[in-house]
Amino acid sequence: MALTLTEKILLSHLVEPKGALPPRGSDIAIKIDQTLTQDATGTMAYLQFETIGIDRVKTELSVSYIDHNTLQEDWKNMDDHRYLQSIASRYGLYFSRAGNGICHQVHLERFGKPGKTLLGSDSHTPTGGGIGMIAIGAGGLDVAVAMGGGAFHLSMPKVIGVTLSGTLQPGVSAKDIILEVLRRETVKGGVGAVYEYSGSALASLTVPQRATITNMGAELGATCSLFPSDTMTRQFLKDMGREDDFTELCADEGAVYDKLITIDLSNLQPLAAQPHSPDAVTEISTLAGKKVTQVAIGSCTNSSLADLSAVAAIVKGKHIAEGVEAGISPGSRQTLMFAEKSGILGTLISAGFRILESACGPCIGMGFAPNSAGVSLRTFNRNFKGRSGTPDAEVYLVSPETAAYAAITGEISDPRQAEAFTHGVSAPSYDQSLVRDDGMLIEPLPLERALKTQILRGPNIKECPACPELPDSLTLPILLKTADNVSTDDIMPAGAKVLPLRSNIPEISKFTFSRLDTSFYDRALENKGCLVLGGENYGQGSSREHAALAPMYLGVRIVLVKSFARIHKANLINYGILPLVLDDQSIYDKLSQGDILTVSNIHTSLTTGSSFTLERPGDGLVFTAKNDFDERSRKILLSGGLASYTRKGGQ
Ligand code: MIC
Ligand code: SF4
Repeated sequence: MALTLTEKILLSHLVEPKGALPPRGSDIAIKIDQTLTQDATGTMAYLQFETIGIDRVKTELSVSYIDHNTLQEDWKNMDDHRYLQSIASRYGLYFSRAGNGICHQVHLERFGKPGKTLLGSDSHTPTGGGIGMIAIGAGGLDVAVAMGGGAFHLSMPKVIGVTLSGTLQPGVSAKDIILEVLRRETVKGGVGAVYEYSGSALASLTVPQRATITNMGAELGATCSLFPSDTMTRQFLKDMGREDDFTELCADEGAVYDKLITIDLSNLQPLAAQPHSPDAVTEISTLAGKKVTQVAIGSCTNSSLADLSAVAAIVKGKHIAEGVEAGISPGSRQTLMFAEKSGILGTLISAGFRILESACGPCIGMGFAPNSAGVSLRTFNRNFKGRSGTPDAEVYLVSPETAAYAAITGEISDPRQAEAFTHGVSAPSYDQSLVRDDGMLIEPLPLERALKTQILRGPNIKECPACPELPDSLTLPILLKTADNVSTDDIMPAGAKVLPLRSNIPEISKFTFSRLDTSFYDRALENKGCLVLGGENYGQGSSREHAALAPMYLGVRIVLVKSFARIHKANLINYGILPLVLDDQSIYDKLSQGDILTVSNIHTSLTTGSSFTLERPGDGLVFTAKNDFDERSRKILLSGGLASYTRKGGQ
C-alpha cells in the first residue's frame, strides 16, 4: 500500500502495536531517537529523570539547551543552568550553553536528521519537521521517560496533505504560508493531525523556510508537521557540514491523505495574525497605515540567517522610524557570528536595531515588552494577550519582511513596496558554510568520567510534588469557569517575573490562573480540592507541565471541558488530574462557577472504559463525560500519575 511520509517514519519506529499501523485515533507507541529539553521545562524533566535511576540516557542523542531563562535578575536561573549542565555531564547529554541560541534553531542546524524521531519538552519541537523528522512536543515527564528508553505514546494521527505550488512573490515569505494555513485551519484545526507538505513549490523552499512553517504548525494544535527530505535538505546539511546525515525521503506515489489543502504561492499576499490569536489572520493591506511602536525580529519561528539577511536588505541605508523601538534576536550564535562576518549585523546596527541575545527573549516576555497599549509587530508564533509582558499591547505576528518594512516606515505597510523588492535589491548573498560553530556545545562525557560528576542543586530547585491518587468518587466546586481557547499562558503565565520560579512549584503555583482570576490561588487553598470548567481547545499553546503541576499542587482534581489541546491533556493525565470532555457541549452553558459537582464510580469507569457520570446535587442535573482515554492513560490515572505508574513497572 502506498504510504505517506508520516506513516513511513512512524512505521519504522513503531513499538506498539507490532507490525502494522492501526486506524487513525488508536493508541500507538513509537521509539524516540533524539530528545531535547530547554531550561524552563528542563529542571522538572531532569528531576523526574533522576528518579528513574539509570546511569546514562538511552537515546541516540539527547540535548539540554539553555535559551529561555537568560535574564538572570538574581541567582535562581544560573543555579538552574549549573544544575542542567551537571545533569548533562552526569547522564551523557550534549549541553548547549546560554548564548548558543534557541533550542529549535540550534537543533535544526547541528543535530536534526531526516527520518529520525525527536521528542522535546517544548511545543515548538516540530520545527525539526523542516528537515524531515517526526518531531513532537511533549511534557517534561514524557521526555524523561523517552530518555530512559521508554516509548512515546500518542494517537495515530490523521495525515493532512498540503500541496504547495507556484513561487512566492518577492516580499512574501514562508511565514505568510503558515499564516495562510492557520487562517484556513484555525488554532484547533490540527488536533490529532500531522500536516505533510509536498508539491512543485518545495523545489524553491529552503530548510529554514520549511522550518518556519513546521515550527508554527504547533499553533494549529497539530501533532507535528513534516517536509520530505530532498535536494534542499541535502544542501542545508552540506552547509552545516553534515552531508552524511542526509537520506532522501518522500511519500509514496498515490499515498492517501485524510484531507488535502492546496496553496498557490504565487497568489499569496503578505499576512498578519491580529491580536490576540495566531489564527486571527488578515491581509496586511487591511491593516495598512496602522502606526507601530515596536518591532521585534527573532524567536524560533523567524531568526535564521536568511531571515536576518532579508531584514538587512530592506533596512540597508535606512533608519528605524522615530517612535519605533526595534530589536532583533538571532536564533543561534552561529547565525550571529555569520551575520557579523557577512556585514548583515553592521547593516542592522546602522539602521538602529537593538541587538538582543541569541535566545527566546521577548517571545516569552523576557524583556523588550512593548509600551502600554502599544502596537508591536513580531516575527514570533504566539500573540496571546499579555504574553509580551504588556497586558494591553496589540501584538501582530508577521514575516521578517513585513516587520522590517514597518520598522523603517513606522506603520504597517505592504513589504512588496519596499525598495529592496521594487528596485530588485537582493539580500546579501552568503555562503552559509563559512560559519559553523559548536564552540558553546559541550559534548557528552565518557561513562567513567560521567559517573563521577557531582550534581549541582541550587536552593531554588525544589522536588517535584507527588500526585495524590484519584479517589473513586469526588465532590468538588467549580472553582473557575473559563471561555474557549484558554492557553497554558493563561493557566500558568511565563515572563520575567514567573519564569525564574519554574523549579519551585510551591512558589510558582501562586501565579496559577492569575491572568484570568487573581483570587484563584487563595480560593484554591481555602477549598482544598476543586474542578475547573473550560471551553474548546483548553490548554492550547506551550508544553509547560507547570500548567498541570501547579493546579495539581493547589488541589485541582478534574478539568471538565468541551475539548482539549493534545499536550496539555497528556500533562494533566501524567500528573493525575482527570481531564474530562463533555458528551453534550450544551451542558457547559448550564454550569456556573460555584456549582458543586459529584463524580462517582471513577475507578469503575477507568477500569471498564465506560463514560463518567456527573451530577449537580443541588438540582439533580445529571450528565456524562466521555471516556476517551486509551488503556495506558486509564492505568496512569488509576496509578496516580505517570511517575507512580512507571515506578510500579508500567511501560
Ligand atoms: C513557549 O513558547 O510558550 C515556551 C516557553 O517555549 C513553551 C515552553 C515553556 O513554557 O517552557 C512551549 O512552547 O512549550
Ligand atoms: Fe522560545 Fe518563543 Fe520559541 Fe517558545 S516560541 S521556544 S519561547 S522562541
